Amino acid sequence: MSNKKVVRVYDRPAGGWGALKSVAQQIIEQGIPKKGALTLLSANQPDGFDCPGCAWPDADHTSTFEFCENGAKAVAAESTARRAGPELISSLTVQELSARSDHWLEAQGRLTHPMRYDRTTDRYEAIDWDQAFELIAKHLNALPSPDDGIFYTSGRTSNEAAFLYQLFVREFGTNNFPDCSNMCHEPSGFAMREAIGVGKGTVLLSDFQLADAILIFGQNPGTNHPRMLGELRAASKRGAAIVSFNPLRERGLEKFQNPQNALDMLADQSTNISSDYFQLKIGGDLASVKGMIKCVLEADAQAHAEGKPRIIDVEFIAQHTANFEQFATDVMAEQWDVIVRESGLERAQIQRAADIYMQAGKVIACWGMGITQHKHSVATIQMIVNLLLLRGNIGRPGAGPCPVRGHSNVQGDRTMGIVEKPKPAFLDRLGQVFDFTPPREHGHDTVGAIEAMLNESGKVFFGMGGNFATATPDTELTHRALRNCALTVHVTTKLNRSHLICGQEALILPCLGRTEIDMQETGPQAVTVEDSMSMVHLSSGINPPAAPDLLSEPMIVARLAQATLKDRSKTPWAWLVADYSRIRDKIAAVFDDFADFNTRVSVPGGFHLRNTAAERVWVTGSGKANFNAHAVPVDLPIHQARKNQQSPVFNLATMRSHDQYNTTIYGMNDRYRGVFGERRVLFINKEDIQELGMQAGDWVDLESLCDDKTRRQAKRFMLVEYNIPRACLAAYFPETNGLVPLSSFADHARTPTSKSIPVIITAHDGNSLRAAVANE
Ligand SMILES: Nc1nc2c(c(=O)[nH]1)N[C@H]1C(S)=C(S)[C@@H](COP(=O)(O)OP(=O)(O)OC[C@H]3O[C@@H](n4cnc5c(=O)[nH]c(N)nc54)[C@H](O)[C@@H]3O)O[C@H]1N2
Ligand SMILES: Nc1nc2c(c(=O)[nH]1)N[C@H]1C(S)=C(S)[C@@H](COP(=O)(O)OP(=O)(O)OC[C@H]3O[C@@H](n4cnc5c(=O)[nH]c(N)nc54)[C@H](O)[C@@H]3O)O[C@H]1N2
Ligand SMILES: [Mo]
Repeated sequence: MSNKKVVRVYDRPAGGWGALKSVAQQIIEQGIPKKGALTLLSANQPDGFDCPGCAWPDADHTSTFEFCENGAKAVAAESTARRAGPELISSLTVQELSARSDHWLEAQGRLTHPMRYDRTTDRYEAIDWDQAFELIAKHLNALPSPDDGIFYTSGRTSNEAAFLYQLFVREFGTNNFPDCSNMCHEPSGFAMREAIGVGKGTVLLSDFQLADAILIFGQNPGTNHPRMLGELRAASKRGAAIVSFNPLRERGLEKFQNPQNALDMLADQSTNISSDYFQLKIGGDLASVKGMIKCVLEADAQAHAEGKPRIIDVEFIAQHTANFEQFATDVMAEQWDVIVRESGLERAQIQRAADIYMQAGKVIACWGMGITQHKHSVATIQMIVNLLLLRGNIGRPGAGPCPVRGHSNVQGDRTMGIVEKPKPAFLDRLGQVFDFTPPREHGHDTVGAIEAMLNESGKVFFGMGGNFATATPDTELTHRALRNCALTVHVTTKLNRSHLICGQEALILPCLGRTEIDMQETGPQAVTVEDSMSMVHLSSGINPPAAPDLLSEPMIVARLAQATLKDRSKTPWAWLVADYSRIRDKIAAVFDDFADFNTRVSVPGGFHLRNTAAERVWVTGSGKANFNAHAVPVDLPIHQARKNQQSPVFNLATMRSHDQYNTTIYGMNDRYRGVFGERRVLFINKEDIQELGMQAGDWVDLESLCDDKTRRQAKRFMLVEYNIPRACLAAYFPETNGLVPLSSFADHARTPTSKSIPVIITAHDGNSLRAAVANE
């Protein structure tokens, strides 16, 4: 076994010179010529492309270069000089390709030709586009019902492509739209729609300049939204409180050196980010926030009794909210011992967090995957919203909820109608504009799609981007589901594992990336995207296409629609893709919020979509913002697993390393957590290691606990001592996805519970070798 030094303490700030060095390495590894490196400078510029890295908004679209290490890595990965042409792909059988790592598959570079899987030789062979579309059309038209087709979307797809895609699929006859959102911020959308009538955050970047306190729950911006550190740094410098709730100590939430700031860099200065850091236990957020609310209500009751100014915003609550009395009664009935036990924080810490909240005039609450990927995620998010409502922290400057989205256009795809449960009014309008009768029945989400493929009611899988086989839970089961299909198709830029988990027939369709010039009949085209704060803006590629045969995503949809629907469709597909502004006119015809779309989006920076909650207009059943009472959960899968087990049961959160973009692995390091050259690591508390009778560097196996008689194991992980609460573990996704049971998902939102998996740890079989660990 390896005896490399894989663990060392990282005591530098996040960002800084380390970030620059890491980008330079990526540029060299991707074989990008010097000139190509200039591409990086065009990310998030008024005339450039939208960075495919994350959904964090752009400062003001005028700064010359908004540097972001992980954005640069995402751009470099797309602009790579490497090509995975037919010679390479056909030279290996799918079985041989399957033996390669995810990192190797990605590193082969950009795909150049459509490829068709030949089962007799177990190889992919080049095919021409017409034949590819005919093959898909043949399969789709042979389905007993359109509902046997499954149409997945990953969140990089532009508004234009997503709009055409949902139109084609609905004209074909189904609402089967599983998408990456189902594994991501679905609970945020659900929880907020019920509470405040919109499923999106209400804040803008400018609100970060005004907030007195910023609460950050379950998010690791140093790695996943590095540009957010710019806002946090500025807020910290002007004295705003930044409060992190996270079981793990994350470097990016502690200290930041801004690579954009010459003084920071030359003087080697950094800024402290979090003023307070609460290391609650995994899944302990609802209890913590409810405890904070209890403190606020207690303080308010006291102030009221003493005739002092009230702590809660009585006027706001009376005028704008519903259900306050019932909610307050429920909070006051919750016992402190339960709150303390389930949060993993001491009562004094909860009081301290509440004091910060009460002292701040304006508060923003941000959250990420540490909140959404639990059984009780919807309840937790509603509790965060309750906290904000108490003091009127929604719908005024410097305050509000801010779910921080992942993929760069995941929010836009939803806005464009990539939803498995569409609203009737939207379907009515879509039907009118395109003169057809859209299907009404709800379709499959991601978990539902896997179930459908497993029981063979899903027969054609079409993936618009993404890596379905690897991103989803219960890996073995999901792979079986995909293999059950008659046809699997992936629109993609690069090779990934999903392409190797083939149905009876399989196709890979290579497309243009966002950094590339998209030339259509009337000239080069721009697309639009919507960021995490509902800003819609243009994105135009600047690089020549990676290969002459690539098609854009809108073109792929249009040609697929023509091949499949033929005369059944009255939509002028070819005319629409000849000029994307025609697609935007149709978008404007379907969605009122996009009126005058082409004009409004042509200004640098684009425009902001209306957000009713931000205007204190509550589009809910009650016509008010709703307080929602939720008990602190004491019967989650982790509690149940502990009841039935002798050995210690740990709660495992699966998350991203610094060198990955979801299932795309750029490198083997996780710099800020001090891990180098190894991804199979398990972050664990020192005392837990001792109690297991093990040592840091030991290799262990994991087994998850679920009541369904299926054994789920993930083998060979190295114990890494980390600052994390007892009985909590963390490891990387996707290596651990096989541990997440398909049946374990968030109440109401059905998001797989990737952040709370009950597991037991055993020594790695037959191998007691210890990796050499240096704590430098
Ligand atoms: N470079 C890079 N950027 C990305 C991505 C990427 O993979 N790489 N992915 C993109 C996507 S799709 C998304 S959704 C976002 C994801 O961005 P994040 O939301 O930051 O995602 P994760 O890394 O999965 O986990 C976030 C944090 O949750 C904490 N956590 C785990 N369990 C709990 C819990 O129970 N409570 C609390 N409070 N915290 C917990 C972990 O310690 C970790 O710090 O990033 C986007 N941006
Ligand atoms: N255990 C565990 N599982 C998780 C998570 C977790 O935290 N833990 N996080 C979940 C989350 S938040 C998400 S969002 C999902 C992500 O799930 P997906 O969105 O399905 O996965 P990605 O890894 O982002 O997809 C990467 C692939 O997209 C393709 N691609 C890249 N750019 C383009 C493009 O411009 N066009 C097209 N057509 N294809 C492109 C490439 O082939 C690349 O291999 O994973 C989820 N799974
Ligand atoms: Mo995501």
